[in-house]
Amino acid sequence: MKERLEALRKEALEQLQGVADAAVLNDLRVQYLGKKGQLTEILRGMGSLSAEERPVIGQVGNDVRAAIEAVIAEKQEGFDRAATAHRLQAETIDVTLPGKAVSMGSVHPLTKVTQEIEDIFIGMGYTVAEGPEVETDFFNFEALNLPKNHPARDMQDSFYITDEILLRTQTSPVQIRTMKAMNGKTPVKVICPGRVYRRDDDDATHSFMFHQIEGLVIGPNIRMSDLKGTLLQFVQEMYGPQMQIRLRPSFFPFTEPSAEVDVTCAQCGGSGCRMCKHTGWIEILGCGMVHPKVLEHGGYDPAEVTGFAFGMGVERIALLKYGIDDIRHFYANDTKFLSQFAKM
Ligand code: 2NM
Repeated sequence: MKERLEALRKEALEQLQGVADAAVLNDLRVQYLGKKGQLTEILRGMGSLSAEERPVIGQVGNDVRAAIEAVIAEKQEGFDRAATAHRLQAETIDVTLPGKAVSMGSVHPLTKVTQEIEDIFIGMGYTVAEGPEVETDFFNFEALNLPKNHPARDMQDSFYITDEILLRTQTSPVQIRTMKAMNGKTPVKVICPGRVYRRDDDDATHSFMFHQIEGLVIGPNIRMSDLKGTLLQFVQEMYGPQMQIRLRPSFFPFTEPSAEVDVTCAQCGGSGCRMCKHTGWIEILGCGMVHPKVLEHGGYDPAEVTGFAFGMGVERIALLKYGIDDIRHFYANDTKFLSQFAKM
């Protein structure tokens, strides 16, 4: 029996020497050491041995098992090391290769200007309100003191959906909605940004859809001087502390008195140039004291409170700020145009 064990050891070690992969190694392990393997097969005959022989043969059997196991472990470790080395080789990353450029989007200039304007007014304690682009005749016209026969209500000038429903022509209907929601409470300090629609033929300075920001303040004893101080603060934060404003008398149905606001020409600093048609001033917004009828439509008593309002076109502000010559650039989604504002 001892000879059979020694022969098995010799045969196993010889065979293991030549093994080239882990699968064959495992087959040999099962063949020699498995439950139905050759070693077990031989040792099953131990029952017929004498009491003296049994521990001796048992010892030889253990030695043979240990010797075969040692070689298998050594081989396995070699295979594992080779597999790891192969994987490391295959997964090597050349960190010196130039990367693929990732093209980043950028904030649209109109969004940027809108956010800047919002931030300035938020800093003065205003909240931002939005409302529907599809409006009723009441909110878009009636409540804003535009009577039924007013020329601004012409079917030719607005996008009507029915006789009573249209795309809003300004964002002031949102301010009427805000007033109503306030239930007569003061103060109201709100700005309303958003898209508005007018039936214009598109050209370099007109678009059937553009963006407005309108502001509204209501409280006891709100005066024209509050309006002027607010707009000066806004202009100096937006364009710089050296900028001045001037108010020229104007007319809007929803304000009385009304004014148009000019700001120092940024191009020439006020000395006069082609851009400001040699006046030194650039028109940027319209404003006025809220008309008593508008206050009433919003649920306020004009004997108790007063208010001011103003409105500006975001496109116009952005054109002036960036020196853009055509409003249509804003809507073309040409990334060559848009990417110029990524770093500004
Ligand atoms: C402008 C010019 C003047 C204005 C008025 C109102 C409201 F709803 F309070 F009556 N909102 N915005 C207003 C006043 C808008 O835009 C050129």
